[in-house]
Amino acid sequence: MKSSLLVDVKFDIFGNFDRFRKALPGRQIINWSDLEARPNDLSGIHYALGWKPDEGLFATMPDLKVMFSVGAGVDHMLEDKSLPDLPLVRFVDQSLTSRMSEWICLQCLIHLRQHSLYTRQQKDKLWRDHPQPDAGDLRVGIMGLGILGSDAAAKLKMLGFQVNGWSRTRKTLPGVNCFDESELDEFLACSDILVGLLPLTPQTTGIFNASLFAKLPDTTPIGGPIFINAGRGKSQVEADIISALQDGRLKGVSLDVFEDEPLPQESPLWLIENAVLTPHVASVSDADALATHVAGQIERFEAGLALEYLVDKKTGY
Ligand code: NDP
Ligand code: OXD
Repeated sequence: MKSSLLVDVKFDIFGNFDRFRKALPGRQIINWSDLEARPNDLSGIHYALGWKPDEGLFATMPDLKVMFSVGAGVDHMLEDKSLPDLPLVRFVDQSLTSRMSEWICLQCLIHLRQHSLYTRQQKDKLWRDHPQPDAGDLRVGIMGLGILGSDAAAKLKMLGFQVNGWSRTRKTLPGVNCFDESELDEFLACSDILVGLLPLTPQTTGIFNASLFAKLPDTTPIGGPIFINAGRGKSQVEADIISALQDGRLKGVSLDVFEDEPLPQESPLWLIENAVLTPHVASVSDADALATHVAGQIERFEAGLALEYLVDKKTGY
């Protein structure tokens, strides 16, 4: 028997193990819930795939060699303070990247094309047109120019937007004006639409707050700045977003992630007209692609090749 893989099936989409059996023939695939039957013996588990493992669980697996994250973000995994000092591989895949870019482009177009206004007019059976700027009149600023941010930047360019990007270290991307960590204020001053695609780390926790929104342009071709976030909810201060929408500092928002998920029923965000909300679905990991990715990395590891998409536990992403 080849070495085994433990799969977290807390999510329904991963309830079917056939894809893992197919991608990793001859391996024992262990369901997270099977562990209950063997609470004191977690030996023989060599690889583990999870999203938010129970605190200390991975530390009790004596034979564990590599940990895999179900998602691109690993903040949930790193919350476990006793996570063993082993390689942690995050999920990177073309389907995940494309889905995110679709969501980001969609949200930029929704605000560019005043979709909330026309939706309200349709409800009121109102036939009225409004001045319409071009995509090229708007500057989209992306915070986080990693795998997802750089793909979104390229696709927004194809739609005609002017695109700027900000990241910890300076990037060079065709047609994108790139800023580094020290140039945040300059970057914000030219972001008519601000897009958050940052991982959650101590440095990015609460970064989208009133003082940051105050640095966005006062006027934009669509009547005020827009904030879009699909990174992590704990990077945003929702009370500040709500105030900024109410006092007009922000013209609109699109949020896929929230400080608390699911978004509590009592959140005022639900009822704000120019707030577009989606339930953390901007880019859901595709289960088949995930199985292929995990299998590919296990093969590399066992062939003595370097693992890809390794998380740097010091930076937290
Ligand atoms: P990457 O690790 O590839 O990119 C992260 C980017 O953020 C890098 O450009 C990095 O800078 C930048 N960054 C990190 N910390 C800072 C900082 N303190 N200041 C400035 N820039 C910083 O991640 P991905 O693009 O793959 O994913 C980004 C995030 O998107 C994930 O961590 C996850 O939280 C979220 N996500 C959300 C999904 C959803 O459905 N809503 C789905 C998938 C992911 P540098 O390049 O210099 O290192
Ligand atoms: C991820 C996510 O990090 O789905 O992949 O949020």
